[in-house]
Amino acid sequence: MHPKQLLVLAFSIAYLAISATSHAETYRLTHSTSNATTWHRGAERFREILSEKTDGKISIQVFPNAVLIGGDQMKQAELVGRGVIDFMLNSPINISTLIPEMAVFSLPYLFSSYDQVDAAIQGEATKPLEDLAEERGIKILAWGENGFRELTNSIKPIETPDDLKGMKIRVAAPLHVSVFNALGANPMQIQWNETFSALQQGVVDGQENPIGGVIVPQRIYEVQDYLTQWRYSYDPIFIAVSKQRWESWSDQTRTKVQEAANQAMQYQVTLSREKTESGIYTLKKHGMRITSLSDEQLQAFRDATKPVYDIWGEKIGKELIQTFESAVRQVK
Ligand code: X2X
Repeated sequence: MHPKQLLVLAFSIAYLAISATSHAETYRLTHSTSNATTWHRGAERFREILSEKTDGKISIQVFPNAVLIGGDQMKQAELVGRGVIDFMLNSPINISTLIPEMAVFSLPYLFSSYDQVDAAIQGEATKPLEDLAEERGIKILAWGENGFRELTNSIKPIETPDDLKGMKIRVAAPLHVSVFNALGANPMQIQWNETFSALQQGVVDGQENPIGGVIVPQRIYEVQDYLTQWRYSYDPIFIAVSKQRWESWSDQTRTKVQEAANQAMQYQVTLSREKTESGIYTLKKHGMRITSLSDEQLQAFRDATKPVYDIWGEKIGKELIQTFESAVRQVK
């Protein structure tokens, strides 16, 4: 045997011996934002809690920017469903091409307060979606928060739907395309990890994302001058595991994974709301002009985006929309 081959063999044996004694299991978690976001902090917290609970026997590697799949944010769910990737922290909007019902959250002006969000998302309304995900091999463990998606652009303050006419807006998913078409804008679906340079180079004029979750940590203020707080759509996130992986574990391990996910997402929701509040000041400090809208002004956007309910009603399912609307109505 060549000395080099011998060396490789010796290392392999040593590696096997170490893995056999420590029984450490390493799993990969994918998400589509940078390592500065509240998403990433939530994923890191999950990793820490699970490591503590299992005395280091379960180790999670967090991969940001959807790097495991070349930045394709819509592909992550499919790969988790097939068991190729173990965990994901994801927004349902990124799953809406695989499971159209997941677009329900993003319906314009479905939610107008955190209380309404919490009533629907931490309650029973999400159960049918969890069942649909499970049919696709995805076990949703706990819900966190991306946040209310606010509009930014580099051209002018947006106060009315008319102001958006012809403006090129980057969007994440097909439902958002319908929203911006309804507003007379020119929507373009672009991967999130390509959006900063698309804004910088003027390929698009604007984008929409939550302040605390994404706009501040990903420094969108460097390439955008105006932000309108129109709270047109709320976006949760969730931690999920491939069903295949979940079923391979003992009840004891499942309990630990479930508890770690619950605690991590609880922490992440609190962080998201804090970051959104302080984020407004950060944006102003960096020279962004913030436009807040009166109830009348908001109503104009609400009216203009109503057709989206007709376009998406069939795909999402009327019953599911009603389930969400009645959960929201519990809270005023
Ligand atoms: O792509 C987006 O806009 C983001 C980061 O919010 C999602 O992944 C849905």
